Amino acid sequence: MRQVWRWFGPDDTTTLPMVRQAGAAGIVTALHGVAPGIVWSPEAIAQRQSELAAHGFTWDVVESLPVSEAIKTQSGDWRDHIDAYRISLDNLAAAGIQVICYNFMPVLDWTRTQLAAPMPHGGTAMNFDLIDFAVFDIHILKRPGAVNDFPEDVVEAARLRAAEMDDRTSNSLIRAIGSGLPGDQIFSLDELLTRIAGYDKIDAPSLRSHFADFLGEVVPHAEKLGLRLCCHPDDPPFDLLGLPRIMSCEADYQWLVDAVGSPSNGITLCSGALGVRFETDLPGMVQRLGSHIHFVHLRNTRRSQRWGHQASFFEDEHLKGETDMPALISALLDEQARRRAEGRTDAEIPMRPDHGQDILDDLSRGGTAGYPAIGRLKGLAELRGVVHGLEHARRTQT
Ligand SMILES: [Mn+2]
Repeated sequence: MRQVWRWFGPDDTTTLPMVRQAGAAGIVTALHGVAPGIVWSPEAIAQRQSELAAHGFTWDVVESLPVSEAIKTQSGDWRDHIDAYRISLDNLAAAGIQVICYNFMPVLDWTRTQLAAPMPHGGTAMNFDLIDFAVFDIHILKRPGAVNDFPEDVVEAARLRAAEMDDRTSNSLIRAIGSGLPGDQIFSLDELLTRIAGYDKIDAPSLRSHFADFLGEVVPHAEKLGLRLCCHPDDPPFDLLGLPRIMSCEADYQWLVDAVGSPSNGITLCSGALGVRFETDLPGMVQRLGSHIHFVHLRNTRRSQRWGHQASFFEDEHLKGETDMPALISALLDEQARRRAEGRTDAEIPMRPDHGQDILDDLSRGGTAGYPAIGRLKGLAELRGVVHGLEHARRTQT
């Protein structure tokens, strides 16, 4: 696997020389300042590439070329936004960038209730607590009907917790959930309610049909350009805020690859997001859908409590948690071997350590939540160790 690293641009507190010391080979980044629906210009793409080249890096993967809310809801300027998406793909292809990650989550990009939950080792990790989330949804946001979207015992536990919650705790809860809103935008609670209301008439089947329309418009274009689009799963992989989520499990990905049959219509396999679902079988998913995987995020989670598909969980160390990481990596090495045997030019799959716990100097460095320098360096080093060990065993077995 090609070891890549997510970098958020010149303001990232993890600098490119630090990424080089971590041993990553390539960079995953985006033009974070450009709003969804706006074309990524050749000049802006070239500038980002030259920032990377100055430190000996290439731009391996775009994460993300965002799909606008207008496209997801098929409202307003959505057709113009589709045109802009295609032009951005033209410009990325012309710059030699082939792998494009995106997601199709309504309103939120990802959701946690704590950005720095203390771990027993003294570091911190991101945490999602369904009861805290219910406190936010029912008692802080006061979303109409929220009470119907949680199990009864969660509603009751949230009622008790909300009664005891001081302002400091509730403000940090709002801040943690707000961090998962797309881009740098800070939404007010009223604005969040307005955005959620934009989905009042959109259920899972209609969101899926909007997604199919999007794929029908962009995938053939991407195929002509030789690009590989890859959809990231919902994080966490279950409905939140009454919004439909349609990329949460293997069946959703089977739907995706069947929706438009094309090598350009692929998967971002994120073990952290998908691994929260108790029924997820990641090595099996690689065996069944591996040929469509264009990008891999390796991260581990541990559930503390489960209610059906929903769960409270925290981001564990890369080789701890509930995903059997060596089994998953072994399946990915098998997939790469299959591709090599087929003569595929994309046999080496880009992989990045997804998130990391804040440890050592991370605790004072600041930066994007979930993306500390040392926590990810440790994760990447551990994953690299697994890859080397498995590759050695394969060489000596044959
Ligand atoms: Mn991910």
